[in-house]
Amino acid sequence: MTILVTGGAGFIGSNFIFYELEKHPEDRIVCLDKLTYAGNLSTLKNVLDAPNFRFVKADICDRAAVYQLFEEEHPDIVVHFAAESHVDRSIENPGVFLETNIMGTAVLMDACRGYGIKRYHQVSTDEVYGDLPLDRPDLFFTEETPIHTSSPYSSSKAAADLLVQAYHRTYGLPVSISRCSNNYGPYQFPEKLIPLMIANCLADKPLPVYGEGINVRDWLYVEDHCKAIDLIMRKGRVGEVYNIGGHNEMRNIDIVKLIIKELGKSEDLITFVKDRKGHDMRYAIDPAKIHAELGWLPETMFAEGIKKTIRWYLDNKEWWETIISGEYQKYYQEMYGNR
Ligand code: NAD
Ligand code: TDX
Repeated sequence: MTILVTGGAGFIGSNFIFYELEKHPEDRIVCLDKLTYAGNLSTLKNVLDAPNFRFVKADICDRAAVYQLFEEEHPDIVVHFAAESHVDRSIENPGVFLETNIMGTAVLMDACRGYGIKRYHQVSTDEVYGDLPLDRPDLFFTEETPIHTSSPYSSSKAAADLLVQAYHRTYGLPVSISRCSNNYGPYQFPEKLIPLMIANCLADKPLPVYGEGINVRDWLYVEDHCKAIDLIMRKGRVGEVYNIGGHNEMRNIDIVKLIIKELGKSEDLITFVKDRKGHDMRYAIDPAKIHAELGWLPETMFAEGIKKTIRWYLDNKEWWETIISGEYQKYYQEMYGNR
């Protein structure tokens, strides 16, 4: 089979490519990625020369380029990771989120309709369900929870999900959708909470915690997410949504303190800064459906996963130091300079 992976030079997409090449060496992987600030070809350096791997630099919004790739490769499965993915950036500049996350998804699905595919899988997020109150620990997001978004990012992802469902109903496109909780692990861009805190901690820089740090996220090790997507795209039911999460809720402040402890630094580095606009309070996934239908369960517990992740950032300083030395400095100054 030929599997087209969009956004494979980013955090989750690259981890997914490594997983697929290892688990299904009989399949061919084609990666389409625009290499935005969040995409790094260096991440894929160990697989670039593999005989069953091809990298193509292109924008999912570029219809001609996408159609040409489909003409050349005739993919059996399309797994769509490519997106603008950072909430804070979407608050500053929503336009590119609408363009890539909504229009790009439409272009990709049009190509799928035109060329015929066995499965189109949309990688979505739990953020499309909005947030849950802190004082109702009994509530979780199920696949039936209404879409109710907070940020331009989550709204663009929700719009894409609705479009995917429309293409299924209207054109019979064989789709599936997964909505996962917060991922962590190797190759995550250091603008996101965990890698940002690790990088700042190592440089003895202030650790900017938004608001009071009491917002709760439900963390999943990236490889567990990749395993879930692999199961859904091969065995999941067409037209269905599957939530993915490992029941691992933590407050931001507790994550930051844990990283400080692991790195042997001082809690004096913690700096409470102005809260994110529209900041979601709590995310919590009920993964009962994917467990019951596909037998998926998370395998890496947080205590082990966070240690592995910190170790990876210590062992791969060159990867993230290169990233944070360039254009990212400007972003950091704009985002945190006067916060
Ligand atoms: P990321 O920002 O690390 O990577 C995104 C990748 O998409 C980059 O390689 C980038 O170059 C590429 N890309 C962006 N715009 C493109 C375009 N127009 N054309 C082609 N390629 C383009 O993101 P991530 O954290 O790996 O997230 C991947 C997907 O998973 C996203 O769809 C995101 O919404 C979803 N998701 C992420 C999380 C999380 O915790 N990170 C959780 C649930 C769902
Ligand atoms: O400097 C920071 N300080 C801080 O307190 C940053 C970057 C974040 N935070 C807080 C905001 C959130 O409550 O930490 C929490 C996690 O923030 P992010 O890493 O930006 O993730 P989040 O906003 O939860 O969204 C993530 O999960 C769902 C991904 O970025 C999305 O792509 C995914 O869909």
